[in-house]
Amino acid sequence: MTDYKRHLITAALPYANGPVHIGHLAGVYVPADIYVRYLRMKAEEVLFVCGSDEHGVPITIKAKQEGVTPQDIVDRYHKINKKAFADFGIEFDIYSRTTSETHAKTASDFFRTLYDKGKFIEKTTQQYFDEEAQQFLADRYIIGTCPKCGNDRAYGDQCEACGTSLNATDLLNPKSTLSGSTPTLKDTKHWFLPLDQYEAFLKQWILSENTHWRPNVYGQCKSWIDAGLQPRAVSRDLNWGIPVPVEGADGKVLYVWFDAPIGYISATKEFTPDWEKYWKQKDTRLIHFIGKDNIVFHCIIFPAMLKAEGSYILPENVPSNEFLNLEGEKISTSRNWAVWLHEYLEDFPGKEDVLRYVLCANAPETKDNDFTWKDLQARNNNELVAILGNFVNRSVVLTHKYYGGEVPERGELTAFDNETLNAIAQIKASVESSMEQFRLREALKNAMELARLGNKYLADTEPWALQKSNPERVKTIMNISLQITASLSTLMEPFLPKTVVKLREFLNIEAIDWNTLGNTNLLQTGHKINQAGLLFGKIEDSEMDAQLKKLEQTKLQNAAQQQQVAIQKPAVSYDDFMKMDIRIGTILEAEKVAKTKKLLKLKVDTGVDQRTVVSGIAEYFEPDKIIGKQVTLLLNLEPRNIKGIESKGMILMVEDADGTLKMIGPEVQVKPGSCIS
Ligand code: B3M
Ligand code: ZN
Repeated sequence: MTDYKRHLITAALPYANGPVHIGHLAGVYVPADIYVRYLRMKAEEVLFVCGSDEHGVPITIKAKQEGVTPQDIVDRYHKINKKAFADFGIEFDIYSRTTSETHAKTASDFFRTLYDKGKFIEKTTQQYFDEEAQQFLADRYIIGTCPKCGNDRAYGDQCEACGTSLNATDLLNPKSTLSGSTPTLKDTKHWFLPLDQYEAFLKQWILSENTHWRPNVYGQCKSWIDAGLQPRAVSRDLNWGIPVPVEGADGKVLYVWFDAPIGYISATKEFTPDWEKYWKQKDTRLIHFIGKDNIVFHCIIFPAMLKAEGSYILPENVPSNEFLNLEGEKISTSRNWAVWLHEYLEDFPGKEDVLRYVLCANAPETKDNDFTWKDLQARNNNELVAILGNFVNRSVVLTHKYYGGEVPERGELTAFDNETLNAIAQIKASVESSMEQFRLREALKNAMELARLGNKYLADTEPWALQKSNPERVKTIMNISLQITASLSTLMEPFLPKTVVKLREFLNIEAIDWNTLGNTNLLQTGHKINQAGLLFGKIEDSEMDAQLKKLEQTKLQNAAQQQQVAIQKPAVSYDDFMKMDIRIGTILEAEKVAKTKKLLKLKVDTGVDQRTVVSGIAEYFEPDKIIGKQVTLLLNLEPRNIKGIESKGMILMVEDADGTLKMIGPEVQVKPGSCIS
């Protein structure tokens, strides 16, 4: 690290199509802010940039749903998110946006440079076109039947029922969501970055030179590279984005993942005319904080773009976190399964640092982690209140009680006193070592050790029991406790920036810089401290219950909404309904389909025959527990080949409010083959 003169720290640009939630904070912004604060405290030169990612298809879809323009959407969420970050003490030097003029020019020029250097290849591909709407359709604008699981509401890029990623042309029975019509395939020309040509460079740079990257990041890159890199399209047929700056590219814009990372450069430009020193000088250390779904873009594609351009530096590290779940389930914006920052602030005003603390202590650094309200309560009550708050409070309160708020003089030190004071520098060193390896939860744990130590010191020395018999000794003890308290006001700053401001008010001191930490005489004898207020308040069970109730409500709402979706299906004629042959069958055999998570192969007695049906229910039923069960069957569904097995018909299931599947059978046993009508 010592060879670097400055640090350029970027945090992923959140899409401005919704508010940020705890998953974003835990994955990217809290770690980035902790690290930046740490560097700043060490008097390093740092620039911390972020902003809204305001292009891309999801924003246009959201706008359409609400009947407003994409610009309205991004204006709204840019403002909301900028405020949310500020509220939680995430202090960017600049929070820009990719709809800014500077960015349009920067991204456009970047494209043009690569274009002029002949770094792109042009390819004509076929893309779905909506004749009614007269436009090409982004994959997300096409809906159809998933070839894997039969879900009839799969999107052109992914089936959300079975998680398979798809190409729009994989969908059976594709429909445009713009007009409802069946789209046609039409030729379209696009520009591609031939990643295959960067394979040797990436291999050398990542696999040999960046072995210090986190294993999850390194591993993901390695598997991309090992699988062989393909040319990637960097343009799209869309009317929202930065126009492709090339003749004959009407109706085409830069692919959002081409312009978004350039947003870091644009933001730097907006911050300072001297931006090139951050991007083009080798003594700048560039670090990208991102979430794991962004790894390929930051470690492979963007570096290949920078390399192609030729005058930029490459990231020194890309500390990417895994995902944070909420109460055991994946956070989902569309299902409203999240803790939104503005809602948290309404419910827990003044407790921003509590959330920062919990998200760091439980950060998904090496694997996905779970956020639970019980854990938040426990960490608040047992750690912040009982350890940190308690120690600080006792130090300050006793100083007022015994000495009217003046720091007492230190007498002769015992071995234990010395040991305790020396621990400050040791803990500082351990926090630094963790920080420098981007192990921020470990850094926080190490920092909390000092508060633990302070508590232990007071508990072991018991000043309150000695005040009568040995007041001189008590002065020493309290002096040492206050030195620890002052050290905590620095050590905790990267993690708990609002709390340390309060703490310094109690101590009546200015910020202490990081390098002074370890000095055991931060507070001079005779220095007057202020009265202590409360650093942290206890969180009650009832508050957590209210949050859990809110989540329960969300589940119910989601279930109700799903039902509404069903009701919104267009009317069918009686004749159409009668075309369906729905009957009761009995399950004779059941086994898991090898190498799948969801599929069971069933043999069903349908009354007319014994047939094979493949059903996506393996997550909800044990094969041997469903033998003999009677189920409802759509008999005359066209046979389909699923994983090499011919499946004839479909078992009908009901989805419960919690998303689990239940079978629908007759109230009493009936003869297999009995018709439902
Ligand atoms: N907006 C994706 C995301 O928010 C994307 C990041 C861009 S960083 C250049 O996950
Ligand atoms: Zn599917």
